[in-house]
Amino acid sequence: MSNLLPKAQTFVLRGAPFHLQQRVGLAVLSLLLLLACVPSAIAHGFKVGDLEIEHPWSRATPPGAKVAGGYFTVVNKGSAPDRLLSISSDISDKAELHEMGVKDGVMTMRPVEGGLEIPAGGKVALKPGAYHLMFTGLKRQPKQGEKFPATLTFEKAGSVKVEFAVEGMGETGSGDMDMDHAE
Ligand SMILES: [Cu+2]
Repeated sequence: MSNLLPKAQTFVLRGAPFHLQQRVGLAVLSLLLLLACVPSAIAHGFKVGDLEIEHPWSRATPPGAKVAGGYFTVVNKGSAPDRLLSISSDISDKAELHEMGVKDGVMTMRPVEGGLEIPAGGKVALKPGAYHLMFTGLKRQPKQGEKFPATLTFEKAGSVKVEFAVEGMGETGSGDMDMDHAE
């Protein structure tokens, strides 16, 4: 009798993982199918040389606004640093690279001199409250749900056309602190 119990237990244990595996397998499969369809809609990326530009996005602006922010992450897969030198877009007269910081307890924003270094094998995130692009002299208001084209120019990798996905006015990207570009 004493060795029947372990056998029965073994049987049950064998049966359970099988069902579990099937269910996990189905869950993974449906997740993969979901991921295969969705990313083009919510996340998008661009490549130039050793650089990958992930999910450029901007924010809808209120009527009459003269500036809009621009955000993305640059990943440098290469073995040499590169530098983001300039940005241009039809949506505005100019696009600047800004950096934020706190000076004497006051949040300040200033242009980044000499471009933004993307370290070898590293990445730099442009996001609200940190490094960011500013499209100044808007020719029209970016609208939520649309994409507008822009060109990023890097010192080594060269120029690449990207599209900024326009998100809602309240979007902060990470729930981080935010700041209006009132100029
Ligand atoms: Cu700014």
